[in-house]
This record gives sequence, structure tokens and C-alpha cells, in this order.
Amino acid sequence: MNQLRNIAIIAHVDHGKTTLVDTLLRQAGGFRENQEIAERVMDSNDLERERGITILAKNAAVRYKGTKINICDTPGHADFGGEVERALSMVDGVLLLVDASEGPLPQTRYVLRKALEKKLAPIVVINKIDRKDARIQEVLNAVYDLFIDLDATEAQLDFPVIYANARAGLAGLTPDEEMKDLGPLFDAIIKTVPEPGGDPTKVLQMLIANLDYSDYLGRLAIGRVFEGTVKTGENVALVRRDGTIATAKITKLFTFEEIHRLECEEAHAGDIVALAGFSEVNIGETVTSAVDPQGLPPLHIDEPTLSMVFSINTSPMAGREGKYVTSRHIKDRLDKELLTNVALKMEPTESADSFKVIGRGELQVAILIENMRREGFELAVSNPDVVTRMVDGVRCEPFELVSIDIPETFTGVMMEKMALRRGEMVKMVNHGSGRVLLDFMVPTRGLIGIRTEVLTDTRGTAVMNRLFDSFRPWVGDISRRTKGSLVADRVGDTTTFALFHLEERGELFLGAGEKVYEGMVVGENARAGDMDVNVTKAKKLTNMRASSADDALRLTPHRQLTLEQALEFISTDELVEVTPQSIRLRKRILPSEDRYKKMRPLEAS
Ligand SMILES: Nc1nc2c(ncn2[C@@H]2O[C@H](COP(=O)(O)OP(=O)(O)OP(=O)(O)O)[C@@H](O)[C@H]2O)c(=O)[nH]1
Ligand SMILES: [Mg+2]
Repeated sequence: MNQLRNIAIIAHVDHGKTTLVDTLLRQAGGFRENQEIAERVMDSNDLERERGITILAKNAAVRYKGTKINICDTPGHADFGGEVERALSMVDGVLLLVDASEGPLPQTRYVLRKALEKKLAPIVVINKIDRKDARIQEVLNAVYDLFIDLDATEAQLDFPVIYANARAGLAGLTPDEEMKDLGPLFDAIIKTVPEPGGDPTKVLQMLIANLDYSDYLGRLAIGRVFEGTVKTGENVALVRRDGTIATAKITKLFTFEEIHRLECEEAHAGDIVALAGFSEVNIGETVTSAVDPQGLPPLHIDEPTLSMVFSINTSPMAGREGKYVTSRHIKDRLDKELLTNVALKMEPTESADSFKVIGRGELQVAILIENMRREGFELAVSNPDVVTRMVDGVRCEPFELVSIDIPETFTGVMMEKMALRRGEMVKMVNHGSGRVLLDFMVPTRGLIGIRTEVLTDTRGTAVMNRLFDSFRPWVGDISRRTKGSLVADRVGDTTTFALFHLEERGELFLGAGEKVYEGMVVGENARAGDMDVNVTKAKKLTNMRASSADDALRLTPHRQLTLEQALEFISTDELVEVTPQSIRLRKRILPSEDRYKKMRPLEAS
């Protein structure tokens, strides 16, 4: 049998994982000479390419000196931590990438903790050593500190260190040696990562860690064969997470080869495979012998902490742009998502038209919404809320560790900001370079909408990272947005004239010539509380033509909110209306009269 190694590449966001997979594939002969291949070839879905980030963990495989290496590329953004956890269930070792300038960041800590808990063999790769601001030795020391902090065993602390420039495909055992390729990294993988083990003659046990979908094969179950041999055409049992057993026939079997799936007749213990033939199959289930079924321990995935309510679109413009608009459509789509996305949960609400979606963070849920828009859905989404939980009779809420790297001068501002949001400073490091690193423990509730604010406060100079830490006792009220909304008071088309005269009242979210309806949010009020405004007002007709008079007025460019920004901006009495073409903000209650009626009793109490 061929030699085999299974590894996952893990790191904080943007430290170069997908780029390294590119060069590993290239140097192992994964691509034909001169073959045109896209940069970051593993980031294959539309949103990944557009945003330049990895969202889904994916498998590839390379061959080096007779050994097949299965490689799992994982996402670095904290919201997709569930993907990393599952990828780790397929491998025996990890490449921990650390940016030579940025050093270990919160997600580095998270993924390393998961890898050490699973007793995987780590190889540390100090990447981007070509960066001008690289501080290689310092970063390596910080990596050692991190291992010690995470209670690594002696053996784990003995990790090999590789210095690399993933983009150029260079690696070495020292930072200064002359490098010619990734050879030293390949050699380290083969030397450090143990062979997968498992006995091909034993009872089949394959743990499903991932699902994929193919138009002509249907659902594909991806995972590692831990014991035994899996064969095409074989009847097998599927042990569900609750212990019940279903049977199925494997219609097709694939192993990974470069960036493709290669059809084969059988695969043995140790390899990572994709199976077709199951109509219903879920992550965490075991594919095993139909005669003597033996389940593997189910996968544990961290609980999600942030929720948003998805409802049907009830705005006056509903149904104009989307194909799928009913609650049935939305529910079916969410059910389908839950099958492949185990870090996401759904709960029913009091209304049959609304569903509570619980995820790891704003980005994870925003990506789902973005995918739904592209598929033709219309929906209304509430502001994010946190999940609370009772721990020993005390109501607890999620807390996150937030690291902010800023120029020294902003230290005071940032400490004030975090204190307002009930954050406590846990660490402060002054590099002596004019920048400081501040660590805060802050309730997730206080962090909604924080990124935009921090960037504004620090004139774009802050680098901020956050990571779920633990559930802690509820800290009481946190004041969120201090400013109200500018709300359209009637239906119509916006005019330059009206918008121009509103500019001093706040910041606008739309330009001239756009359709609005009563109750639609058109901007942020400069003061607290909402203000109803007429954005459709035309200049009184004089002898001059109104439009040419409008032309003379120049609008300041308005603030175009992205989906994430819109979700972070809205307060509890507002919604984001999402359609394939538009993102609009609105009050939950549209008619202004009804809105004020509803507010009065509140104010009196
Ligand atoms: N200077 C330099 N840049 C690099 C190197 N490796 C990667 N990059 C750049 O770093 C950026 C991020 O690279 P990716 O490979 O997408 O990072 P990633 O870790 O896969 O990111 P996520 O999957 O979103 O977590 C890209 O612009 C790369 O070109 C390197 O060795 N040196
Ligand atoms: Mg990536």
C-alpha cells in the first residue's frame, strides 16, 4: 500500500493557508506545466473569491516522493471555526501557519487549542518571512509562549519550525538560508506527522466530517476511513448520532487527487474519501458494516452564540425582485443549510413566518443571507442578538476576547469605548514601536457593530480580532447605538433637493432617484431618537426647470451599507430587507402613526 499522511492547515485569517496549498500543489506536480490556474485555487466558490477569504474547509491531495499527502485547507475567520473543528477530525497532524509580522492572533490560539486537544502533531510554519516588517524571532517566541499557555505536552512542544514564503513557494529550516522550494516543508510533514494507522481488514468505520453536493451524484459524504476497507457497490450501515441505524448502498467512491475527486473501487483505513449513495446523511454519522455495525464517537462542535430572526419580506416592495418569498421557501432553504452547516442552528419562533437562526457570528450568518440572495430569495432579517444560557442557576451570556492593535495615542479612547460596552482590559503590551496591543474581555452583546466604530475612532489604523471565550454571568444593560434613524415619511422617489437639505441632519444611506416607502430607514440621525423626513420633496416650481436647479446641488457621497454593516446598524425595532438586488433598512412598524402609538406607553412606563 502507498505511504499516506493526513494534514490540515490551520491559522488566523489571511496568514496564507490557501496560498500555501497552491504552491504545495504546484510543486508536487499537481498542475501541468504552464497550466493556467487561478490564484488560491481552493477558494472555489463565488463568495470566497469575491471576499478573498476561505469559508468552507476543503480537501486536496499531493504526492511527494511516493507518499500521498491529504491536505485539508481550513478557513481562518473565527465565525467558521466549526469547519476547522471538523477538518481536524480527519487528520493526524497540522501545519500551524503564523504570519511573521502579525504573530499569533486570537484564531491562532483557538485552532491550536483544538489541535492540541486532539493530540495532533503540530508543525509550525512561520510564513511571509519576505515581509519587510517581519519580526521572525519575536513571533517564534510568542508561538512557544502560546503552546505553553495552552498546556502543550513535552512532545507537542518539540514541534519542528519551518520558515516560509508561501507565495513564492519557498521554505527552509532557518530563516536566512538559501531556499529553493518547499522541500523542507514536505520532508517535515513526512517525518513529523504519523502514518494514519488503522487496519484494512477490520470492520469498516468511516466518520463523516463534511458534506458536499454534486448535481449528478447528489449528496456526497466526506470523511476518513478509520478502520477497514470501503468498496463501491457495497451495502453499508449508517449509524446516526442518536444511535439508530439506517442502511444504504455505496454507489460511487472517490479519493482525493490534487484538486479533484478520483473515482475508485476501494479505499483503505487511513484515507480520506467521498461517498455517494446516501439520500439522507448527516455530519458526525458513521459509515460501517451492515452485518456488524460499529459507530464511532460523534463529533463535538462548539455551540453557536449569536442569533438573528429570518422572516418573510413584508415591505411594500416585497415580491418584486425575488423568486422565493414564502415562509415555506425560507424554511426549506434553512433546513437544507443545517444539513451541511453543523455550526448553525435553527429554532422556531412564535410566528410561523419567522425562524431564529443561531450561528457563530455576524459574518457566518451574513454569508448565508448573501448566498440566499443570490439564489433568488427575499427575506427580512432582525438585528443580531446573543444566546443566553443558565449555568448553575445563573443567567449567562457569551464573552469574547478582543485584541486591538492601535497607535498609542488612541489607547485612552479605546479603553473608554470598551468600558462603555462592559469590557475589562486583561492585557496591555507596548511594543515600544508606537503601537500598543490591548486585550479586553467583552460581552458579545457589546461587540455588535464594534468594527466600524473602532475603525472610525482610530482613523482606520486599528487591527482588531475577536474570539469567543466563555459564558459568564449577564452584565446588565449595555447601551448600543446612541444615534437614531432618519425615516422616510412617505412613498416616492428620492430627490437631490430633499436629500441635500437633509445632509446636515445626519448621514444618508441612499442617493437621489431611489424608491422609498413610509417607514424605510434612509440614514442615521445625528442625534438620539428617530426623525421622520420627507426625502421625496421636489423644489417648488419656479420659472426655472426644477431638474436643472437640482443639478446645481451637489450631494455628499452617501454611505452605502454592506449587508453586515446594515445588520450591525439596525436596532431592535428595525429590520434589514434583503432581496436579490437590494438591501434596505426599515422600521418593523411602517406607518409612522402606529409607530408612535406603540412608543408612547413605553415612554410613560
Ligand atoms: N508577502 C507574503 N504574502 C503572502 C504570503 N503567503 C500569502 N500571502 C498573501 O496573504 C494574503 C492571504 O492569503 P490566503 O492564502 O488567502 O490566506 P488564508 O490563510 O487562506 O486566509 P483565510 O482562508 O481567509 O483565513 C494573500 O494576499 C496572499 O497573497 C507570503 O509568504 N508572503
Ligand atoms: Mg484560505
